[in-house]
Amino acid sequence: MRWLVLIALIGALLLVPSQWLPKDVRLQLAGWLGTPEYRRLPGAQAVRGGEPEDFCPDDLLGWRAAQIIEGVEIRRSPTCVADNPYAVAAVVRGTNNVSQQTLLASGLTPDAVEKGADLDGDGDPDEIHIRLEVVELNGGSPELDQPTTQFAIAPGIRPGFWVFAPKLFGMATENFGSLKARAMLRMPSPAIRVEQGDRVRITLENTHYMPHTIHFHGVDHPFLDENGEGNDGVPITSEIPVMPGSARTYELQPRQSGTMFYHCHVQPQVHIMMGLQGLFVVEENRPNNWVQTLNIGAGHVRAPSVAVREEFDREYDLQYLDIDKELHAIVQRYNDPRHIIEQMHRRYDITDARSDYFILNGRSFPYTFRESLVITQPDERVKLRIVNGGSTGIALHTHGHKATVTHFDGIAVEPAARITRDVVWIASAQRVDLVLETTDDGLHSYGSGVWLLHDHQGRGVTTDGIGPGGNLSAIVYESFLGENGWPSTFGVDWSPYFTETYYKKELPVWQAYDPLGMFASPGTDGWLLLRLLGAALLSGAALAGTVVWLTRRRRTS
Ligand SMILES: [Cu+2]
Repeated sequence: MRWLVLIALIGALLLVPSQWLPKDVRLQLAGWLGTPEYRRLPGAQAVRGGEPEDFCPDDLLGWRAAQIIEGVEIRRSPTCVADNPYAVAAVVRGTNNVSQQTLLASGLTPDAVEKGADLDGDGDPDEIHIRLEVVELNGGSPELDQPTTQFAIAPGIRPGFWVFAPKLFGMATENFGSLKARAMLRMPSPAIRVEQGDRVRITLENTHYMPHTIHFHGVDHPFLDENGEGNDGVPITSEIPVMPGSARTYELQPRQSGTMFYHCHVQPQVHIMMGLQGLFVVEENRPNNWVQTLNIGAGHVRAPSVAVREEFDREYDLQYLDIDKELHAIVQRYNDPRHIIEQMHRRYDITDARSDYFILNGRSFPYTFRESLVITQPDERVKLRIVNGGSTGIALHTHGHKATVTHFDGIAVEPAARITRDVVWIASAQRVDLVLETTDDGLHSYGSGVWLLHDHQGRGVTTDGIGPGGNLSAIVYESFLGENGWPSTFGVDWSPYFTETYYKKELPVWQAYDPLGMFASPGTDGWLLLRLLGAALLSGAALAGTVVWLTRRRRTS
């Protein structure tokens, strides 16, 4: 037995890869046995990324084109994926004021956005009643091994979300055979637009399994409503939350215009991050000012207000968010609301959170390039209304442009105090209005192109640590935009970015440039693996032999 143990031990030592042995031992061995021959490293292996998704799906329904529906002038949306123009028309006129045909094509219910009397007699309705539901995206299902009502922020990335959603008729998914959420059910919660002085009623119909409220952050509203009930949306000071299956109507008549914010205020440390937040824009009062009450998915405003049209050529709503994937996985792990509530509000600790996903208007790169580009032309003035709904600040950088901050938190900056810069810091919950001037003067713009627009903090341009990702988008001049809305880029092939493998961290970073050269995967050294296996087996055998030998010796003595 002793000899067998010794042989196994020597065998194990010989098999240990020589590069792992201490330098002195290696030198001694080389002295006895000579140096081993040079052995070639294993060949590089290209990793298959799978078939990339279609960068820019066809606009089969003609939603991108400029059109007039119900007398509402809807602007052309040049990006690949555009909003449903019937929904735009319905929320401008009011879902109670449009034809059955338009309403059907919009997907909205007749009471989703009701518009009433013209109180100041200036040609537009001033009584506005908006109804919002709460919808879970990418939630768990007891019957499926994947999330349902799916909304991907990037290829294969589907964190669980909750959103305030416009009232829709029909199914939550595209059709019976699909798990994908229909186009109108998406992140972020819609941007809400009203006019200064409007009598606004917003009903939260809680279609979710947890209590929620709406708090109007920065929007002029009374603490108590006409009935003397809490109207601030804050459970600890204002009202009992809206319980599952019930509803509450908030009343407001904002006296000041500006870019504001709305969000749930129940357990806000997590509910806001789950997606229950959106932009709230109060437009300046003007005659015949029919505003686009909801901008579903934020982004391009296709029916801008009169005041915006007076000063600007285009307008974009941009909502930034950074989230911790651990929080957003909770709703996918359990099917019992009690477990979700316990995990989210008692086990999950926001003070241990780190952000993994960085999102602009509900998407991360490369999907941002389908629908969240800022499109422009030379010599234009573009209004950007930006909110940072995330937990950390963003350092928003405009390549090729220096933009001017005109408003902070909805308040105009005095013209003499306005600053023009290429990095704008936006704190949590802060709103910044920017004017992007595209005059090629070397200051405001360096000329036409595809200029990146992103958070300049390194993590902001990653998706779970993989770059390019995150909130990368771009300012694109129309001369650099293809017929289908896809920008003409001059860099690397984007196919890897449109595969799930890229964001699963399986594709070598630069493989696309050089498929079989030094940037490919190093592959596996089979010979080294074999030696390691042998060393492990023989040391196991030596150990077992030693135990047997010692046990026998004790018994005999
Ligand atoms: Cu909530």
